[in-house]
Amino acid sequence: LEITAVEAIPYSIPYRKPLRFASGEVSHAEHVLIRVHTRGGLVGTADAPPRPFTYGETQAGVIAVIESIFAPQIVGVDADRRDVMRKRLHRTVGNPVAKAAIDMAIWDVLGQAWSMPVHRLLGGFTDKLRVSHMLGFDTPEAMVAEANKMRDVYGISTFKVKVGRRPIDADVEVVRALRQTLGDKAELYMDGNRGWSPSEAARALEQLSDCGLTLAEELCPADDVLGRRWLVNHCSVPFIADESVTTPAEVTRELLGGSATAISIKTARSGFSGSEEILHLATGLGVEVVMGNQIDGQLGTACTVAFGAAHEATSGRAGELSNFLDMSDDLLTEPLEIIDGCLTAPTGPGIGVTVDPDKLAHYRTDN
Ligand code: MUC
Ligand code: MG
Repeated sequence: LEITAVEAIPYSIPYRKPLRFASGEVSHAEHVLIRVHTRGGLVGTADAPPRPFTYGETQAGVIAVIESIFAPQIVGVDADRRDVMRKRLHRTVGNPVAKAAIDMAIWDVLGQAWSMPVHRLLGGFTDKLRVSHMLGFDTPEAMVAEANKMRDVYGISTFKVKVGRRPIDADVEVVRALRQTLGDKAELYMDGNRGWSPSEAARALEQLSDCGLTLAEELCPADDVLGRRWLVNHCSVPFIADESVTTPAEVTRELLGGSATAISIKTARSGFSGSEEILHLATGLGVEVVMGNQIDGQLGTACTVAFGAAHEATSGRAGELSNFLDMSDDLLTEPLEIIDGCLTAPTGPGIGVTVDPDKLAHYRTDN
């Protein structure tokens, strides 16, 4: 299990339509495929989706930090000594996506070595999650049409609505239109990606108080410290911290400071090991968690569903697992399939998916 090399391969796959939200827009999956090689010939694979507008990482930066700092720190270490490697990686501040991808690629190696799917290694609570679909900014008609399609084709009945536009009216109109079309049974919640001020967010919550929203996420920045605390105090549903909580310390700060009452867990930024810590912290403190989406492709989504299915607390709610559907293509040999509104964790050893060499050759941007 001795690690002999770490590869970081940039690739770019266009989206059929860009995902737009308050903090940015993604029109291409410009990610980095990470491969961890061992002396015994096992290869662990994971995906790093850089999000400069959220965590400051870039595709070139992920490759640079892996090649110049992280790979030399873990080559020569046995893959089962995860905490030795984590300690070394955490000598470098930041870079959550690069660290997370290495962590998950190592778990992929371990699952292969021990012939177990990662979701069983991590907890094995169940094997699938209900799916929540994220609706990016568009006109009310287009967002309603997309939700209808997701419901009719994939059986999805939970939707996270991107909000945070100014003035608030456009988003209020969208949420109303969705509730009217989808009926009472659909679950709707909203994510502001820090786009509103606390008072704008409070007004939107007030105007939507009859729409049965179940959650509100990052409606204003966590850096608006007192304003956010005030907003959370006035919010009648759990207020999810997402981009403000990439580490256990940030989770503690937001929850104990009264600036959040629920936590989004994203394997893309905390890997499996860091997500375990965050999950146990959140459940220990008695707050709800949601499995979030970092605009992941199929490899990243396979990681999210593996972690989410592994635990009771992460499998209670629908996980955000469907945005890969908007990509024009992907890297896997066998596509993930959403059936009856659910996604099943791959059953093969490790993360349980295989990258198609021809697709990787086609989409990689370093040759
Ligand atoms: C989300 O939940 O915020 C948008 C930016 C990002 O990093 O993730 C998405 C979804
Ligand atoms: Mg979010």
